[in-house]
Amino acid sequence: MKLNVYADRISQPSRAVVFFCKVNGIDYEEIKVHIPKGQHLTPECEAINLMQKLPAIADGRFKLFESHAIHIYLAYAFPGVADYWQGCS
Ligand SMILES: N[C@@H](CCC(=O)N[C@@H](CS)C(=O)NCC(=O)O)C(=O)O
Repeated sequence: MKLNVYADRISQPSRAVVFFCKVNGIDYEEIKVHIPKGQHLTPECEAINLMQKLPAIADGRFKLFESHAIHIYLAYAFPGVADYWQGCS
């Protein structure tokens, strides 16, 4: 199952997670959520992140928010990511 990244490119931490995936060749799907339209406040987004903030990810049934935590998770969970990213917090 593909990694889902919930993000709005106006959000710096969202961009950081999207770029991390791109730079490291992670197969992901970006779910574009428009903050100014309040799309991050919908039940679908709340189901991913109770705090209703972006970015957030869903990797199968596993859900995570907070961009630094996401970076660390991706660095360990995806084998193609170089080891040096594991200290990127
Ligand atoms: N420390 C969090 C910051 C999350 C955050 O505050 N995201 C903002 C966008 S940059 C957001 O979702 N704002 C919507 C709101 O507060 O309603 C992270 O690094 O992920």
